[in-house]
Amino acid sequence: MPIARVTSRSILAARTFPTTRKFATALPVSSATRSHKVVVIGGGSAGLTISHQLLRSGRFAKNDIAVIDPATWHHYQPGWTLVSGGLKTKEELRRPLDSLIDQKIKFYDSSVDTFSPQDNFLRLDDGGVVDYEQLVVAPGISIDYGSIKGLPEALANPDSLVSTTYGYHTCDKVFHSIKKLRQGVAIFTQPAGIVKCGGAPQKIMWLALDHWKRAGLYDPGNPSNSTVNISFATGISTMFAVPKYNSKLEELRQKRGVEGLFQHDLIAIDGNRAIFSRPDGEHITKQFDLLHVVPKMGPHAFVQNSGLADEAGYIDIHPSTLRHKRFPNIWSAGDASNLPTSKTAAAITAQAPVLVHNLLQSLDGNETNAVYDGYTSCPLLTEYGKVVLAEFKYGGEPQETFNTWFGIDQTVPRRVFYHLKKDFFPWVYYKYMVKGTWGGPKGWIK
Ligand code: UQ1
Repeated sequence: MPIARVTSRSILAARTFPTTRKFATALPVSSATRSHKVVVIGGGSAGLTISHQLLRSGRFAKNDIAVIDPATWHHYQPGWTLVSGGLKTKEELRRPLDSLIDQKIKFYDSSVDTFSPQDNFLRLDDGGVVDYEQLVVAPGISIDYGSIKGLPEALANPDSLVSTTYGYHTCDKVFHSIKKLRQGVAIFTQPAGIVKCGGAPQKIMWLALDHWKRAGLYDPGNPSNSTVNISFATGISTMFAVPKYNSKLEELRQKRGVEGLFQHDLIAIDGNRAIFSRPDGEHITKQFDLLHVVPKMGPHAFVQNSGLADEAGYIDIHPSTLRHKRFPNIWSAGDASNLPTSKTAAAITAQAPVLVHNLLQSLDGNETNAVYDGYTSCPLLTEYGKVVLAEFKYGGEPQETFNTWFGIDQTVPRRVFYHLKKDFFPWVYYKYMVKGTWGGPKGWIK
């Protein structure tokens, strides 16, 4: 789940900028070309993990590797659901981005403006030109708040109980809203289409349900007579894309009296009314007192216009080697890539070593023989103190670490998984993963 955002600038600039390398090096001194062996776009989970794993290979000297990202802060986004449940503060989950980048790596605090993949250089928004031998594109995904009419206004209104866990500014409004609701209808949405961390929309709901239950406002055994009513309105037709975990989550939904509004895609908010679109184009309006929204998401414009994207706008790489389908010196991982798996930080733990191995192999002219199997994971909070640890690979096939080692069925909500999610993962992330020494289910990397 990449964490940084690299903004794109004018596409017009791309058209007017010279595309030959000769031309680029002849630019004025203020825009002098800087050359690196590997340039990594993005200082999020993928960008930091990959650049530090590359550095730790011992193959690179100072400034051989560069990271480009305009962000000031790096956020541990998997923790935002915990903030939304009142379990952590958003401030404790962030670090200044520059403090996470090794001194031997050159950090460009800029946005990428344009790509020139035929000529191996990038143009930055400050006019600078950066040359590379190998390029890693990992700037994450963009959240389109404007995709739902009325959402930006509703989020900005401190009196509304409309919030989203998918942003630093709003992830704490979620818990304030949950606490403020004393009665009425609570709706939790999930859009049709790609989102990062597909489980987050319902994690928030399960925590909220538990909160209202403990406050005496919700009785799962008698939902229709409860002070609070809860609906999960999702653009897709199930609770979760992987059948094994879907069965469990659907069972929980029914057992806990949550109304399932499937194939309901939120398109607008008008006061206390939420308007949903159905697959047949019909619009359905629901009144709400609390609304947790998950906006639609999509590739950053500069990724879409990079000349490296597939039709959907994501970087077009081979699903097993992570190498670009047309440019052999370009690689991608994380949310910006078109890997057909769920976009999570856990997925990065498996993608990064494969990308790094294959990139180093290709530098030596060797075969790119490491294979990514699509591993991803979603620790699903199902109540305070319990987590279902969904882990799966391509094809939605479960690949459960603790089932393999200890025979523990990970569809059962467990306290030990809750502590992994709440305490262990945030700790291992900043202490080891972004430094290039954590391999997820494979443990520590030497
Ligand atoms: C993981 O390594 C990780 O990052 C630190 C997560 O947090 C974002 C995870 O959610 C998961 C599942 C992993 C994978 C590690 C193990 C031990 C299953």
